[in-house]
Amino acid sequence: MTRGGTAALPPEARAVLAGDRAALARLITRTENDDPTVDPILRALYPRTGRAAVVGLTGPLGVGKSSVLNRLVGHLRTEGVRVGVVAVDPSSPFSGGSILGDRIRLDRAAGDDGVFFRSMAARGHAGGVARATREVVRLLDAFGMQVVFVETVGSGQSDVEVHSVASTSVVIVVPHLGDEVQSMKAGLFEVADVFCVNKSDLPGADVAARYLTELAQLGAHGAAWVPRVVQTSATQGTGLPELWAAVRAHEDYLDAHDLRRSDERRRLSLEIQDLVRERVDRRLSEAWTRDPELRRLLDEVVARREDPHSAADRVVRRTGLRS
Ligand SMILES: Nc1nc2c(ncn2[C@@H]2O[C@H](COP(=O)(O)OP(=O)(O)O)[C@@H](O)[C@H]2O)c(=O)[nH]1
Ligand SMILES: [Mg+2]
Repeated sequence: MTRGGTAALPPEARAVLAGDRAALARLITRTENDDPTVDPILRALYPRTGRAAVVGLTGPLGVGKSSVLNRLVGHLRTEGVRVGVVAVDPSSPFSGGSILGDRIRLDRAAGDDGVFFRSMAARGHAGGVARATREVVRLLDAFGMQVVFVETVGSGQSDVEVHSVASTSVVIVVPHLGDEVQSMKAGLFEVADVFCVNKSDLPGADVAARYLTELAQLGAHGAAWVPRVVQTSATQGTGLPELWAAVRAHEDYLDAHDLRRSDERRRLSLEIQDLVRERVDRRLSEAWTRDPELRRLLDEVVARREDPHSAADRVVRRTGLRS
């Protein structure tokens, strides 16, 4: 096979690379459903990924993440940028369903071939939302989207850590910052490359932006990148070019300081460790339920003829978890 050729790829992978939206949608669904038959396709596509800028939008529920995103996508489309969006919906505690409003607004761009939106339910993934999200981002990347946005609630309601997928993380807040800061995890502030004070049509936005600017300077500890602070109003459509400029500035900073590769290396290292943990876990629970020798070993521990630590060492050796 010639390098870069597609003849040897699974047909579904070829379809995605050829820009087949229906094929992309089906693959995303299979990925979301933890369909194991999708694995070889994702593996085949991996070398074709890594080109898109992945931008995370995070912040508490209701600050306007979806609204900002919708505007931002509109802005990028006027510049001809091909955009993918993965919205990780927080599930309603009552129905378990996704929040309807997001879908309606995000569906507005449905007629545009340069945009692909996907809402993901935040619950019900055996392999975890973070893993499914990563793979869906890769599918959009392979499909040729130049920018992929990931919207996620960053207050412990979602297990997607936005900085584990994104090259630039935007943290969105609203003018009544006092409460937000209280309810936000401190970690959210640490991951911010850009702060966006949305709802700047409401009173208090300037104060909030000033406060965040000070916080960002303090937190930067003289680092080369000081998180930018921008104000937007998604309802009035203001500040979106400035928000995008701040994201671009961070992306440029990554390139200028040769950080893109090292950041990605760190993310991939964590991803591989997660995947290994998952495999070890699966192998262990399979062995635990199937292997009669392990039940006998447990009997020995119960009878005090063996201690739990020695038993664990034996299990590790027996199950081949250590070579
Ligand atoms: N006043 C005002 N309201 C906004 C703005 N952006 C979003 N909203 C409203 O805030 C609510 C939550 O918006 P949404 O985008 O769903 O927030 P998300 O949960 O963070 O995705 C909706 O009622 C929006 O209409 C804004 O810039 N100004
Ligand atoms: Mg939303």
